[in-house]
Amino acid sequence: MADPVLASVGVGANLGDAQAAVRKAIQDLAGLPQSELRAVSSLYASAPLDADGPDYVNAVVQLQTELSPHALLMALQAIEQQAGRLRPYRNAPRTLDLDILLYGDLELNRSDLHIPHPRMWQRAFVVVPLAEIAPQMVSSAQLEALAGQSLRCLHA
Ligand code: A4P
Ligand code: MG
Repeated sequence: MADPVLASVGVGANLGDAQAAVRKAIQDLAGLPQSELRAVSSLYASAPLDADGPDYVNAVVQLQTELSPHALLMALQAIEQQAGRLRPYRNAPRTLDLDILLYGDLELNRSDLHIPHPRMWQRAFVVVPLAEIAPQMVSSAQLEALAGQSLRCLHA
């Protein structure tokens, strides 16, 4: 059996009841096989970045997982499908988006899977929740660089 790896997953939604979709996705992530939920950030609201539609709700979770990066991607896509995800055009509003942000210290550049997620460090809606649950993974310079992006913490 593979050694477990700590993976960080970005959760986002901006269609329908986005908060409910993000909370349900976190439950689904907690139920993934060969995986244990280790940390869950608060939920954050922000305007779409480089995209259109209603405001997004985002969160970041950490999973200790024995799934390979590709098996984890398949599992995330199955959860997106269950949530009714459609892909009419690039960066279209979505009922649920699940991205692998980090997978241990793996660097992977395949046509279907890029780890770390290529745009993660440019996005406050990823970096701020990641810093909340894993402060040692984010430098103050990385946080300060994103201070201009407005983000609202949705307290439970
Ligand atoms: N793929 C490659 N690398 C990865 C990875 N690390 N994790 C491939 C997940 N998937 C990865 O993804 C398209 C393909 O990317 C997948 O089939 C997979 O093989 P997708 O989910 O169908 O498309 P997408 O969501 O439009 O792409 P992506 O990369 O997730 O989009 P972005 O760049 O993340 O942008 N603004 C706010 N405020 N909040 C948001 O959550 N999200 C986006 C989406 C734009 N603006 C936003 C937000
Ligand atoms: Mg995605």
